[in-house]
Parts: sequence; C-alpha cells; structure tokens
Amino acid sequence: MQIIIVCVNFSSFNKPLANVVVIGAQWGDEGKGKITDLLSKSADVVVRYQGGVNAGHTVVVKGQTFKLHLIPSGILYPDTDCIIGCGTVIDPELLIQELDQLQALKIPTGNLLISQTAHVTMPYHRIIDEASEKQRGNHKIGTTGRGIGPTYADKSERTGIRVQDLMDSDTLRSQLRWTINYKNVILEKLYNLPPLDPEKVIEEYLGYAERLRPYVVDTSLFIYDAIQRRRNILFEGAQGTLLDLDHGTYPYVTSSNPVAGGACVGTGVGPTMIDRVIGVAKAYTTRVGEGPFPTELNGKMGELLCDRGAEFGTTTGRKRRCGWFDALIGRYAVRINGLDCLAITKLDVLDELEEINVCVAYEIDGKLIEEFPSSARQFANCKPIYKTLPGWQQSTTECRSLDDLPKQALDYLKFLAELMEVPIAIVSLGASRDQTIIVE
Ligand code: 2SA
Ligand code: MG
Repeated sequence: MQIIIVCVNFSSFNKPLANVVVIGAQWGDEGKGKITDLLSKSADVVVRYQGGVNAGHTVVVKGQTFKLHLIPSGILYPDTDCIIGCGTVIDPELLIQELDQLQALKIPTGNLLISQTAHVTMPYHRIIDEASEKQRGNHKIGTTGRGIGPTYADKSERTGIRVQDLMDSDTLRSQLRWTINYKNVILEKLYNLPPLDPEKVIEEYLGYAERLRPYVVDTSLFIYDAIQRRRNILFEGAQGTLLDLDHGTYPYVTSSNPVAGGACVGTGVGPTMIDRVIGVAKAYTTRVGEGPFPTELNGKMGELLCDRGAEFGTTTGRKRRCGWFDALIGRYAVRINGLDCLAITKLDVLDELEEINVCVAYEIDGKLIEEFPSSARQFANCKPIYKTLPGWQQSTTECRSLDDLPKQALDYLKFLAELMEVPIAIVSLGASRDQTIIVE
C-alpha cells in the first residue's frame, strides 16, 4: 500500500463534511497537541470531550512557554470557540490558574465555554487518588495523582458534583455537606487521614464558581447550533486508545473514553455528525505509568529514544517508558476508532538509528498472533516478533515533502501504512509548526 492522498485541511473538506475527531492511537503523548494546533487554524470550534488535568500540552506564545491541561490550545486563535465538554472532569482551581496565565499574556478567554454537566474534581478526589495508589502497593496504576479516577468514580456512583451544582450555592452547600461527611469516613477509617472541613471546602468552591460562571453554558446545544450553521468542529481527544477505560489495557488505564466514540458521549453530539477520525501515533511507542508494554526497551536504545524524544510527562514530569513501534496496537487503534488516516509524529527521533524494529506479531503461549489480544493475561505475557528495517542515519528535520525524505524513511512509513491498512496523511519531524509534511 502507498502512503495515499488524504485531505486533512478543513478548507478542502466540503463544509458539511468537516467535523473531525483527533485521537491518540497509542498510550497518550503521541503529539496530538501539535496536530490539533495545525488543524485548529481551520476549525471554528475545538472541543475537549474527556479527561481532565491529567492531560497536558506545552504551548509557546510570545516567546513564553506554558502548559495547558484543560483549555484547548485553540484558545490561542481569537475566532475559535473552545469548549470543555460534559465528558471531561474539571478541577476549578487549576482551570482558573490556566485562565490567569492566558489573561496575563493578554490572550482573550471570552471564547471559552464550559459544560454545565461536566463533573468537578474536589479536594477529596485528589487525596483519595494518592492514598489509594499508596494502598495498592505493587498493584498501583501509576496515575497522575490529579484526582481523575475518583472524580469519574463518583460520577458513576452518582455522588458527583457537576458544574451546575457548583453554580448554585444552595445545591452546592447541601450536596457537599453530606458528601464530605461520607468521604471523611473513607479518609479516616480507610486511609487514616485527617477529615476535611465541609464549610471550608464550600467557601473555597463558591469562590471558584464566581470566577467560572461567565463561561458556563449548555455546550451540547452550542455545538449542535454550530453544526447546523456548518461551522467546523474539531474534537480533541486526550490520552490515547490504550488508556481507554473500556478498550485499553485495563486496569492500567485512565477512567474516561479517549477513543473516537467518546467524542459523541462526552459532548452530546450524535455519531452521524462526525465526518472524519484522525489518529496520531509516534514513529515508536511510549507509555507513562504502570502496565504491560511488549515492545519496551530497557537498555541503551530505550535511553536514546527517551533523550532524543525528550520523553517526559507534561503534567507530572515523569520519564516515559520507550519502545519500538507496535503495529498490532496501531491496527487495533484503526479498528476501535474507525480511523480514516494517521499522523505519524517524531519520525526524526529515529534519524540516528542503524536499524529500526517494528513489532508485526506477538508470540503468546507458543502461538503467533497478529491481532491485539483482549485478554489482559495474554497481553501481559506476549513476546514481540520484530521485522527489522534499515535506518536512514541522516537528519529529516528539514524535510518538507515526502520527496525530501531519505528512501529508508519513506520505506519505513510505507511499511507502517501497509501493516495498519490506513493512509498516513501527516508526518511530523519536530516540534515546530513548519516541521511537518502534509501528504498531498
Ligand atoms: P490518571 O491520572 O488516573 O488518568 O492515570 C491513569 C493512567 O493514565 C495515564 N495517563 C497518561 N499517560 C500519558 N500522558 C498523560 N498525560 C500527561 C502528559 C502525563 C504526565 O501530557 O504527559 O505528565 O505524566 C496521561 N494522563 C494519564 C497514567 O500514566 C496512568 O497510566
Ligand atoms: Mg501529553
């Protein structure tokens, strides 16, 4: 299969065919930030549909570097509406810090909209996240410690606080008084931690409510109206397919649905409104946190990828585990997300290598398999089977079209596209916007 032509530029889509989901095809940190930034230029509305402040991307504005965790980077375009959808979980303290950063740089934030049905991360969620990780010992997940799992757990348990509850002081008072009394039993009895004072938390959160009130709307209705008016919507996934609560490497996953289907549930938009799904994958693989990782490289090669790729988490600064590209994971992501095409990022990180491995099958209990196993036990015990390709041993960072690439680099991309049976539409060769090949 060739690397075939795909229109990724919104302006080249027919207007009614312009609602696009961008997802991570591996374990997160694939470089979705850069790809959504490229596409945001032609999007009218950018929407986050899951996750919370566990996500993170670095943004450089006016020579200043800062981190965004919740607010879509589309906020940097004054005409783009940015939505934090109902499927996300919102930590108001950190969201306000992000607003402060943007406002200090005189970046307008009036185009931010927050769903009134999103759930709110409370102080007890962060405390319980950390305490439960400690209590799990060897079974820990390696969470970001941002209270994400406990916030989603309360949503499912129907004890959560939603943005609309935060906005109504009577509701917030009565809900938080009983919820905190209930959580205090868990803090004291299960974790031997001091209780929280409900009244203090209520006052703190009522303060946040005043600051966030102007942004809160019915975002599902807003998006529906935008679609009716043929505006382009970009749904921005956080984390990645293998961190999906239902389709990832459970239990070593996050507590939301980063897959493309999550874009509908996490925004209140029907599946018929989505026109394209773009997956983002690194030219190799990384993972942060615990859990099996068949192609992980523990020796010098892993260090080299980590150094060359600057593989450290944006949110927690944790070092990411590195390994070879895994085509079974890629093909799984194509299937689970219904990918139309792929963006391959960080190809330049492989520039120095003499040889590059790609995992093309697993050996499990003496048998070869070519599809990602749904059994966690099998996945934990699989051995990667590699195909070795020659490296190109020259810099690709200045390449701007497929013709500029060394033959071996082009062959590598073609091999990936063939294995995953999906076209590659974008190749990224560095952090800056121009270090990109749009396949035409
Ligand atoms: P959590 O905190 O409950 O969502 O953690 C559960 C698992 O999900 C993983 N996870 C992530 N993996 C990669 N990148 C993430 N975002 C940050 C980043 C991570 C960071 O942008 O780099 O800075 O450390 C992210 N968020 C969650 C997590 O490692 C657990 O395996
Ligand atoms: Mg990240």
